[in-house]
Amino acid sequence: MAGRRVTAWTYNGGLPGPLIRVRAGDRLIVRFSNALPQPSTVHWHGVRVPIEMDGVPDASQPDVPPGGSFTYDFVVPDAGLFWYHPHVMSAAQVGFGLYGALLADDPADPVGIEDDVVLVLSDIALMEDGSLEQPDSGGTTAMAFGREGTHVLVNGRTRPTLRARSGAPQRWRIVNAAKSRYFTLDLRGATFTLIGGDGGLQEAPVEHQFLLLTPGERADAIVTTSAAPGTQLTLQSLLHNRGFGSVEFRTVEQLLTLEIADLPPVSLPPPQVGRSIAPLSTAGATGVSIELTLGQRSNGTFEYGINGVPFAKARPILARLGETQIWEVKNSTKWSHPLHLHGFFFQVLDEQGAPVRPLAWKDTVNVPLEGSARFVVRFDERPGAWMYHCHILDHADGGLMGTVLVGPSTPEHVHTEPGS
Ligand SMILES: [Cu+2]
Repeated sequence: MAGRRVTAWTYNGGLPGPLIRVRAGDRLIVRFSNALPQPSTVHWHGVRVPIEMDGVPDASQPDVPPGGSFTYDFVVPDAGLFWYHPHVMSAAQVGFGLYGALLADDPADPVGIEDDVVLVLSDIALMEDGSLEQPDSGGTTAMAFGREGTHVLVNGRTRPTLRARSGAPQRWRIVNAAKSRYFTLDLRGATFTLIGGDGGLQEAPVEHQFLLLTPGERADAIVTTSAAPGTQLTLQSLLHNRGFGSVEFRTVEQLLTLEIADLPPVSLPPPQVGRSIAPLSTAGATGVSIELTLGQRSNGTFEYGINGVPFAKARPILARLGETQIWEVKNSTKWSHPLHLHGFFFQVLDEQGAPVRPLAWKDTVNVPLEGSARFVVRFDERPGAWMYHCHILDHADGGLMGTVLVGPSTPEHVHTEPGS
């Protein structure tokens, strides 16, 4: 592929799109004009926007036709790494290159590491001649797996070089913007001190040898290497079993080269960063049970669904404004699904129903193949029709998507389960 010119779909001509950097509390105004041959929108993944700014056709706004425009105008309430991408034909449009990071700095940031990098992980699917692979290649069988790109990218590049100084902590804010691929980060010679994730800093740091990032998830990690000056380390992504095909037909990917500067090592201990987070009370919470399913139509094609019902035919989950819900998500399929909820952060619960420590705000959680996940969420504000879906975008487009209708408390607003 070297030397081939590839036509991608981009925001402002860059892949990824521009890093939008704000301070938490800032008002952000983005004028979006659509020069694509298809309708599109911009969804602000993880940002607690009003429903009108969420970028979902019908639920939020009409889609923006070719030649059309739309102004996004909202306050970014929380500090953290977020990202933006279309919510129309998402597998195709994200896969073609439409994604970018939105970093909201905390004006009172306690981390204090100036060597601060944003890493946008993704991939792109190219044919031998350098053209973009058709997003429906391989039919619904490929959809059932979730099509991955042929080339892994870090900030739009193949195996870029990042420089660090031996002994000096470096802050990595990472987003997995790939349409299907899971990344299991491994930097032999260094560990990851995870200090936060989807919704900003977590309760306490945790040391990890590997970092798993499913599509849509973010990590805020401190990386300190003691490698000798002048040497190099390789950040790689290990195999992860997210279902049939993901181990058999995949290889370890080399993501970037970490070049250790030819400077005397320093000895700076990583800062002990924490954040006080209150566990969401589950007293009086409503239970919601959903099952992620894969079905086959009479013509043999595959279709994902929630409780056996694909998105196009599904009824919403209902929530009263201020209601707390505990979601039990079962996965009866042979592939894992990173489930993303729009508009609200949740806390993941363990098997006993207690919030996983250290406490952290999440908007995307992995539901392992033939496994389950549980979380507690409070729909405390911002009524609207909010999406939840698998962030393997082929799966979402293939039916693995639903809506939570958050509305004011009325007698007829009775809680129901989704389904037909
Ligand atoms: Cu999925």
